[in-house]
Amino acid sequence: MLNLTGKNAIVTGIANNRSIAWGIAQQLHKAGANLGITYLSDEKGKMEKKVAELVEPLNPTLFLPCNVQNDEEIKSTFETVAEKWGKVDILIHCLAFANKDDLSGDFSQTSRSGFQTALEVSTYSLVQLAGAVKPLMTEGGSIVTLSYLGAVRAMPNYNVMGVAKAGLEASVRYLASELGPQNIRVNAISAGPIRTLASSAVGGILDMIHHVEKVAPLRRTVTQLEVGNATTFLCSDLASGITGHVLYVDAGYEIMGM
Ligand code: 0WE
Repeated sequence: MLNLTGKNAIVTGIANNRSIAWGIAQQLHKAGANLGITYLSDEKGKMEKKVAELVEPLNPTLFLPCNVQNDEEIKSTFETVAEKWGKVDILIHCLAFANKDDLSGDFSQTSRSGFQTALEVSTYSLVQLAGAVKPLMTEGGSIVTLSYLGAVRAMPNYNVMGVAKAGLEASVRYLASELGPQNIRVNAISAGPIRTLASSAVGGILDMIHHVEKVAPLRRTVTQLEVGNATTFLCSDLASGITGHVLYVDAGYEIMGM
């Protein structure tokens, strides 16, 4: 049944009301899940305040900082989760970052440190969070991460993020293989382009969206809530036989030859 009542779900990656993670959190809440929201901590606590106000209507029972570049913070956040919830059923990973310079121009000019940053924040973070949540998923569970077509095709300007997403999709398979015996399923959703804080910072994103609107079978882009619905399905018993999969939620764009 698509009913997540009694399920504890951690949602990472909400930055504002355009975040895909925000669409996911809303649909998980609608399905009855108990939410724990994590946010990217900054010194001034500006993000904390903004995200707290946004998510308040979803009544999260946990609201914790989770900067994946800070091992101490991850440790203490998951200690709190263990203490307050005991078990976790669902982990939503919606985190990615590359330096802006590395999202245009020649891919061959990507610096070592830029490559490291993109892979650390966008790829390793899934492995890291899966490792942290594994001992807490005592009744099985579902992990969902977000990918993009740039993982499997050379998309203009996506560059080092394409490599990071390819690594992410491979990590989904290795995690699914490791965690399957514990009845933890691990899947990715490959979403079509959506205007968010991350994508709006990218030159040419509007042209890409217009192209999808012309070419995709559904002649439109997808919404955050549609990604949220597919995520909710993957987290539910309706998807009990699905793991290690990359599910395209892209209005059909991926099948097209132009
Ligand atoms: O995965 C993404 C977003 C990735 C992303 C975007 C930014 C912009 C601002 C990661 N890091 C940063 N860092 C910044 O400073 N998408 C699928 C959206 C996206 O990003 C693109 C795209 C699309 C689509 C980048 C280049 C080309 C297309």
